[in-house]
This record gives sequence, C-alpha cells and structure tokens, in this order.
Amino acid sequence: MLIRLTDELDRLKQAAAESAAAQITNGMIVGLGSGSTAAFAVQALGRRIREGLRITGIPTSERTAAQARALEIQLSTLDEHFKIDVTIDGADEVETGTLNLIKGHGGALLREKIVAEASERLVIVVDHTKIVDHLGMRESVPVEVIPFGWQGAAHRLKDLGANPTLRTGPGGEPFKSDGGHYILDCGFGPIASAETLADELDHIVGVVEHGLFIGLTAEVRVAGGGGVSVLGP
Ligand code: A5P
Repeated sequence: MLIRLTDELDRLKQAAAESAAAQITNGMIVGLGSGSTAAFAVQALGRRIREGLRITGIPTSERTAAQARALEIQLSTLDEHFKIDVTIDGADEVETGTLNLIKGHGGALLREKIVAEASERLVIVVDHTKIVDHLGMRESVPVEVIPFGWQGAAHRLKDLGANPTLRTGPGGEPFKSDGGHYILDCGFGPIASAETLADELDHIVGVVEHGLFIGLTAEVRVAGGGGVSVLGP
C-alpha cells in the first residue's frame, strides 16, 4: 500500500514538473531546482534537449548539477548570468492565497533562494498534498546556521516559539548543506504572519538563511487527481 501511494505521488510530481518544463523555450536561462519534484523537471528538460531545445541551466545544488551534467544540460553560474528567465523548483508547503512557501527539507534552501531572487519567474511544481491554508501547519521551517556556536541561534529560535532540531545525516552526524552549514528544523505550528517571522529569523546572528520564501512565487503548478492546475497571483 505504501509503495502504491509513493508511486501515485511520484506520478503527480512528474505531471506537475513536466507541465512546467514544457513552458521552457530556446535560449532561456533556466534555474534548476532541487528535490524529488524538481528532479522530474530536470529529467524532462534533458529529454527536450535531446530533441533540440537549447537552454543554459543554473543549478541550485550539487546534486542537481550532477543530474543535469549526466543529461548533458549546459550549465552556467550566476557570475555569468545574473538574470535568470525562469526557475522551476519544488516546495514543502505552498500557502493558498499568498503563494508563500516553506522550502529546504532537501537541504538546498540557501542556493534555492539566491537563484529564486535572481529569477524573473519562479515556477513551483508540487503535488496537491503540499497545499496548505497556513504555512507551518504540517512542516517545520528549515533554518540554515553557521556551525560555530549554532546552539546560540537555537536558543534565539526557541525564544521565537520554535522547537529547533539539529538535522542529522545517516550516521547521526550533523547534516551539512552544500555551503557547509548546519540546518535546524524548527516546528512553529501554523504561522500567523510569515513576513513577521521571516524578519525575525533574518535578525538572528548565525542564521545564514531560512526556508520561508515570501513574495517570490510567480506561479504554482499543482498536480492532483483531476490533472495539473495553475495558481497565480
Ligand atoms: C530542497 O531543499 C527543497 O526546497 C525542495 O524543493 C523541497 O523540499 C521539495 O522537495 P520534494 O519535491 O522532494 O518534496
């Protein structure tokens, strides 16, 4: 039963991702997101490139860069292309109405946010289980911190009402992001004002970035039983 459920979710993720990849046209600079849903988009772009599409990709993680290289997608950096036409990425939660996001459960939130900020359009691809009325209802907020003195940042996060948990790897060691930072997963429960919380997180010393993506989303492609629907501002 569990396997069948996973298969169904994968089918939905793929449908959302492929519908976004179909929008990409020749010559575009494309931000390549991270996570299992974004990986379906990268796969679809690889297929379109074999059929003649020409794009330049800006990856949001080492893992996505490796996938893109294997698919022979031409890659570049923000040094060379500071402006990105479209980024296709996944999300952990999407708030209806605002289209604000929680991202970072895959650990790539810092590069994802940098690429999103540099993008003319951020297209989010999700299955319907990611849509929520209020951010924080189901998922914690990942907060990326400098390893030095991370416990101090954890105390400040507790003062804000979170219960920070240091993310660990398979052997129990602290998980390290591509930037060499730690991640504190912070359960806040339903967040009354994501803007206010984002501002508070921005002011904690030692916090590099957090997974609240506010006002960045241009479009969300949501796959459900009835097909892929598009949410816009
Ligand atoms: C990666 O750091 C994340 O922001 C992902 O985009 C997010 O966790 C969604 O991942 P899935 O598509 O695997 O659910």
